[in-house]
Amino acid sequence: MAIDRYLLAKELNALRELALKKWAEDPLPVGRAAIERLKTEIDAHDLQQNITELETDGYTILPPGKAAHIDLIERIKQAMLRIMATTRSDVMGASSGLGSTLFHMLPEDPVFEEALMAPAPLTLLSYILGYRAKLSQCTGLIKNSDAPALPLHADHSGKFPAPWSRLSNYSVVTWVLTDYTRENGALCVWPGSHRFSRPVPPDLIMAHDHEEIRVVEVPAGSVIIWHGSLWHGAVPRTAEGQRMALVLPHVRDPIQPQEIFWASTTPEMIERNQSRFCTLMGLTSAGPWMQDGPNPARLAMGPTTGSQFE
Ligand SMILES: O=C(O)CCC(=O)C(=O)O
Ligand SMILES: [Fe+2]
Repeated sequence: MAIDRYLLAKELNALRELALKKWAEDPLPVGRAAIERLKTEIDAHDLQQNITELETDGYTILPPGKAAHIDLIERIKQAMLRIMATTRSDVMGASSGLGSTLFHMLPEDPVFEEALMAPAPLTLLSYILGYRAKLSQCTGLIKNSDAPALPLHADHSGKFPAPWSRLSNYSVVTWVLTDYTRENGALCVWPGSHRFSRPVPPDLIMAHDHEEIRVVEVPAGSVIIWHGSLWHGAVPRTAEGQRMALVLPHVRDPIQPQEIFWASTTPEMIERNQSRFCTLMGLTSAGPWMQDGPNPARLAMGPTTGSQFE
């Protein structure tokens, strides 16, 4: 039996109405105002150095306590372990280098909304993808002692034809939930590789020991954000125990997110968050649409001026 497309459109439009109301209370900035607002937020959260690092290295790290109170880390871990106990978690296969994967966790616990809406990472995200960025995945990665290396890759690979734009279209915010060390299977990056604007060549995919590669050894509670063209992977885990991370990839507004967040958003989730949350869920984008056509709320937001920060 087919999904009732009239009912689906009605439910989606009801959520968009709520989003429009949130926007009326707290409008997101357009054009020149977006640039001014971003400067104010960068100053307020003291992120100038992080912006420089995003430009030069293609990634940056917020130390524990900067993105959120450290107690949030323990609450995220507990929520992930609870979901893990009830969810099929090996869809990517043990050899993928990603570990056990927990997809679409956002509706499972409000703790993920807290991480998503944390102001400092969100400011860096506005810089890298604009104020209309949408959440693309809310995924937990759990790696055991036998986790192999994650091949070097750029997240733009397999999504956008190369050569890539200098702008990022897809950026991951990673919440480090257990210490990242070499033995623990830390993330590793090729600083500056985002400026190559192309995928990792086949002969470098397993070059985790290349002299340009930096292993990102940071304590639990750190938050890492990177440009979609950055070459990165993870070193194999040799230590006992588990490596845990929450990954929040985001996309620019016209790009299709990997997970369907608008369909699992509730009025309660909209109510308890700022207007930005509705945008992150895709509820202020023009599409997707059915018989009702594009979202009028998107038109109410005003035309875009072409600023990369909008
Ligand atoms: O396993 C990791 O730390 C890296 C995961 C990854 O490549 C990503 O989230 O884009
Ligand atoms: Fe990646």
